[in-house]
Amino acid sequence: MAVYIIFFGPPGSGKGTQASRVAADLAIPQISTGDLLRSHVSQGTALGKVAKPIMESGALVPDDLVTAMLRERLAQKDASGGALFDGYPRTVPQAAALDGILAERGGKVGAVLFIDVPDAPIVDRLVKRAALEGRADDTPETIRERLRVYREKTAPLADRYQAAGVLRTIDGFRSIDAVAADVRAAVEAARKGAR
Ligand code: B4P
Repeated sequence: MAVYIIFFGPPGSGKGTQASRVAADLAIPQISTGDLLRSHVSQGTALGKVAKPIMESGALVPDDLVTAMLRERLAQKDASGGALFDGYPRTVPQAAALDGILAERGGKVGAVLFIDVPDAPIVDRLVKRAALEGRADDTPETIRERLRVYREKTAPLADRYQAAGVLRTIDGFRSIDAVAADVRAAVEAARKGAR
């Protein structure tokens, strides 16, 4: 059976970093809505033109646009055995939409890996990434706004997944390798559960 795993946590917690490592090991695609949106922005598509100023402000792109983009990505052949969701869902309506999309495919969320990191190291990490990658939304003001939006709109999803019995909390304030070991163990447990 296909396995669907959500990487969940504040901006800069290591969702993308960890999901890309596991995706490489398991041949399950990493679907990062942030990367998909940045690709629309760089290609100058209609969606990219709407998303650009929103992302640069630290706000969330409207649910219907992000969900349509995710649905299209999930329909691609490489996702037939499952997917690692990195940065989606980020709101209650997105979580409800994802449940519906997965149900249409005969699947459900197998695990939600909550990568837990306090605010101070997050700001440090993202300021460092700004120096390396020059992402337009890694300025100190935008990072603060993204953390605020995370607390208001995204953090409440933890309760939903806790109630569903799929939330796994991982201490993300450790080395990338130490976090990755716990992530791999949780992903393996979810894959066994899906068999
Ligand atoms: P994202 O691209 O998802 O950006 P992010 O939250 O910063 O996470 P990312 O995965 O990039 O960072 P990571 O923690 O791996 O979203 C960007 C924007 O797109 C959003 O603000 C929003 O506007 C829009 N968007 C995306 N999805 C959306 C949705 N579903 N709905 C609406 N809008 C949406 O890594 C951060 C840094 O930390 C890296 O430099 C990494 O090297 C470092 N790092 C990671 N782990 C570490 C560790 N253990 N120790 C030290 N450093 C570490």
